[in-house]
Amino acid sequence: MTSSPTLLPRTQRAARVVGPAFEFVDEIEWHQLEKNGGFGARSRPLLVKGAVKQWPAWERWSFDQIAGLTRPDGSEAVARFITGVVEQGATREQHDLPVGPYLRDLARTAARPLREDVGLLSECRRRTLRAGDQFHLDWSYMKTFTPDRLYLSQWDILREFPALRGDFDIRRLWPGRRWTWEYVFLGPANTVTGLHYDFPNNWFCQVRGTKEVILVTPDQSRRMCPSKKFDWGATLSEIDITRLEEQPRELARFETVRGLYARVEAGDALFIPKRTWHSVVALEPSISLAVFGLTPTEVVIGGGMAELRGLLHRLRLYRWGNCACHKTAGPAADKTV
Ligand SMILES: O=C(O)CCC(=O)C(=O)O
Repeated sequence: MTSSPTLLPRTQRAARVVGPAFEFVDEIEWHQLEKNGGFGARSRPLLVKGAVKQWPAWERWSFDQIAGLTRPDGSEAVARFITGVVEQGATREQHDLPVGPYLRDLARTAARPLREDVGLLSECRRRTLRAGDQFHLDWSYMKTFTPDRLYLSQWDILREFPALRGDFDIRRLWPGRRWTWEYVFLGPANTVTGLHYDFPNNWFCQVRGTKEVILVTPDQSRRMCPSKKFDWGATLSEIDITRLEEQPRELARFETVRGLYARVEAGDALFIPKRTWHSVVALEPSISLAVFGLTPTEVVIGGGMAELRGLLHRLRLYRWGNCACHKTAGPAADKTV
């Protein structure tokens, strides 16, 4: 199932796109956060280095171990895969496939070391910058591969295998009374999740691999070209980071925002506050767990609205025919990881 990323010749890469100016997200080491008394109320993103390394998942969650999961009746785990840029463009057909062979394949490619010259902000360049510096990302990187990976995005793994819940000690990172739900993202290098925001707060926990996350604060929403495409709990953007050069109008808006950038490495957790726009590019085969949470008040306000919209959508009364959950066009069955 695996193929190496499709590299396009430099001549075919886009004319230089400058894009918005970025700064690094605030960052703290896990032990420092604990020393400071832990995580408190916050409305800006925060990267906590090493948080996931304190949890059993750090030892137990590998591609091979998840590949070996079987259901109580002994049958293999099957999940819904997607292709293309997650959240953007025409929604493609989604495929129910066995998880095991896909993950064993990822385990093989995950063993390769990550090159220091790849990414929207390569590691070589990142080392020359400091907290508070402003910089631009290298959008031509998005032209070095086709974001057409087969991606196991938003698998409700803890509902299917509740025993795994104990592997994440999220309460240690995120104290307080809260209803949480989780999705796992399992995929190869070069998956792209398009710009969107979610209505709840999210701890994005990286267990394996490295991902780049770009973020834009909610006060800049008007410049983020919100889309009418429906996705439960999320608002999508018309700005497609994989083809900015083809979107002069959206690019002009995007270039007026001030973005935040996080390189999320295995063992890190990134706090993505509610309504914060974000987009995620995988540099390596990755295992990520997004933990969404709502306090009792947020359940009543945000949760109620999201459920109502979802119900109206399923009844075909709200944004039917333009959504991330039902296929609208495009073949996908022949795609590889
Ligand atoms: O890892 C990804 O591809 C997407 C994660 C994401 O968008 C989220 O956690 O909200």
